[in-house]
Order: sequence, then structure tokens, then C-alpha cells
Amino acid sequence: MRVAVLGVGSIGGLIASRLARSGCEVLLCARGETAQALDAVGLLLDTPDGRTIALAPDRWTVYDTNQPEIPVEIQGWADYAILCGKSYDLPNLCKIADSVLSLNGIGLCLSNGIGHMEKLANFIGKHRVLGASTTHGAIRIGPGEVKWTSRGTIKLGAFINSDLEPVEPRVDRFISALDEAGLQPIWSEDIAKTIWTKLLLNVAINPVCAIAGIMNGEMLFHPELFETGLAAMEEAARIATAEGIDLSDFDLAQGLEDLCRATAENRVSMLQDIMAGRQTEIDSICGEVVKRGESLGIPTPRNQTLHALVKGIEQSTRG
Ligand code: KPL
Repeated sequence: MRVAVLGVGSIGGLIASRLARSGCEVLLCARGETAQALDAVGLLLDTPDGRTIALAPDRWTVYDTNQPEIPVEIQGWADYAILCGKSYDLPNLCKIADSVLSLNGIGLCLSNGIGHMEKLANFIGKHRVLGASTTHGAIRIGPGEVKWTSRGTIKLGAFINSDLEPVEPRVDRFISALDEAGLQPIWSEDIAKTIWTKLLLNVAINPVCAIAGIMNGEMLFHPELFETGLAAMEEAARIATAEGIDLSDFDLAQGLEDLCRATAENRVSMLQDIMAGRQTEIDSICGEVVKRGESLGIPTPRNQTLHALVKGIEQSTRG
């Protein structure tokens, strides 16, 4: 099975190394120094049980996305394309997915935020897109090193009116491959809700931990921070409900508490970005809630404040 991983940061590095280790042929699409490290020395994966697994560079082919042309050898090569890059890079990654996927190939996106399966479908067609969301926790230590901080799941689901059901051989094979790689795939009958639920959690935890500079688990020891995150989450939940997502069985406070506990040793990706002087995904998280709130006439003052604060920190920390 041929899998392309587009964006090899924390989650991309984790997924690529697990799939390569379990025997998939892997194409890594990464940029600059990350591409060079993956091609020259490979990748070290620190696992939650304290082991370090070394993946040699011969485990994969690397395409440096800084190269303007996509090499002919990898065009139409992949059976599956997993987009793991930052949400602001999606237009570029969708274009690469369109090129590297075979005609029958399937694409999915694990980036934070919502609306990604629709964006990908605009490039490759909705009959080739799966909805997806992950709760695995990982930290990028450097260009060729990732720490898998907490085991989670990868939820997959069908796009509205698509034929991609678990009984479809292409979907079935992919689920088996993720399972063999120890990535815990789960089929979701309502992937739109799964993606929204993840966004609600990101709205609550990412900006608060990024601004306060704390690990995820520490939110539980600062009630005022927990309440701030929860209030932003409640605003986002009102938008989700207005868009037709049934959240009646999702206890927001419990969901946030469970995530803080499960990923206690993780730093949210937004804090990792700020510490590395990179752009954050705040526009696709709180920014998206504010935008949708404006068009629905639902006020989102907490999300506006968190969005403004993270933007300010981002500007002062970026080189
Ligand atoms: O998605 C995440 C992120 O950091 O962006 C969580 C699940 C909150 C893990 O830290």
C-alpha cells in the first residue's frame, strides 16, 4: 500500500513512522530542513512507553515541497494521501494531494480546524475524500524527531452522499493498515460531529495553554484558565448547534477535562508553534468560530479576545 503523508510535523511524523514501520510504502512531503533531515538521517520516534524507534531514510521517499515542480515519478503514485500540515497550508497541500494521488486514490485531512474535507473535495472530488480527525498527542522535537506523548485514535467517516463506506475495499484496507500501525482507527457514523467536537476542544485548550505557556494537564490545576477555555467552547458549541450538529450527548466540561487528563504531558500545537516562532492555527480555530458567528448573528466575545491575544503574541514572537 502506498501512502503519502503531506506535512511532516508532530502528527505527520508520528503517522508516517508508524505506517512505514508496519510495511507501507511511504512518500513524505515536507519542506526545507525537515525534508533534508528525513531524507538524510530519517526520523526518531519517542513512544509513550519510553522507547525510541529509529526510522532510517530508506524507509521512504521524500519530496521537498519547496521544489516548484512535483517530480513525475511521484505523480499519481499514492493510494492514500494524509494531509497533516498546518491548516493555513491546506490550499498548497490539496494541490499536492491532487497530483500525487492515483485516479482512484483517497485523501483525508487531519489538520486542526473545520471545513477541510470540503476544501479537499474541491480539488479531488468528494467521492475520493474521507472525513478525519485525530486525538493522538505528539510534539515535534526537531526536524527529524517526534515525541508521541499520548495515544489517541484516528476517526474516519464518509463525506455526505459519498460511497466511501467501511465495506468499500479501499476504505477497509486503509482502516486495516492504520490498525496494524497501532494508530487506533475508529469509523464514525457522524464525522461532521466528530470534527466539530475536536474543534470545540481546540477552541478551549489551544489558545489558553498557548497564552499561559502551560502543558495540557496543568489547565486542570488553574480553575480560572479552565473556565476561560470552557466559556470559549460554549460559544463555539452554539455555532455548531446552529449549523445542525447535535451536541446533546456531549458534556463540554467533561470532554475538556478528559482531554486535559489524556494529553496531560503534551504541549498544544499552538504553544509549540509560538515557542518555535511559527505562525499558529488560531485563524482556523477561534478565527473560524468568530467568522461563522458573524454570519449567523451569534456573538463570540471570548473567541474574539483569544484570537486577538494569540495574534498579538504571534506577531511579537515571529522573526
Ligand atoms: O489537537 C491538539 C493540539 O495540540 O493541537 C490536542 C488534541 C489539543 C493535543 O494537544
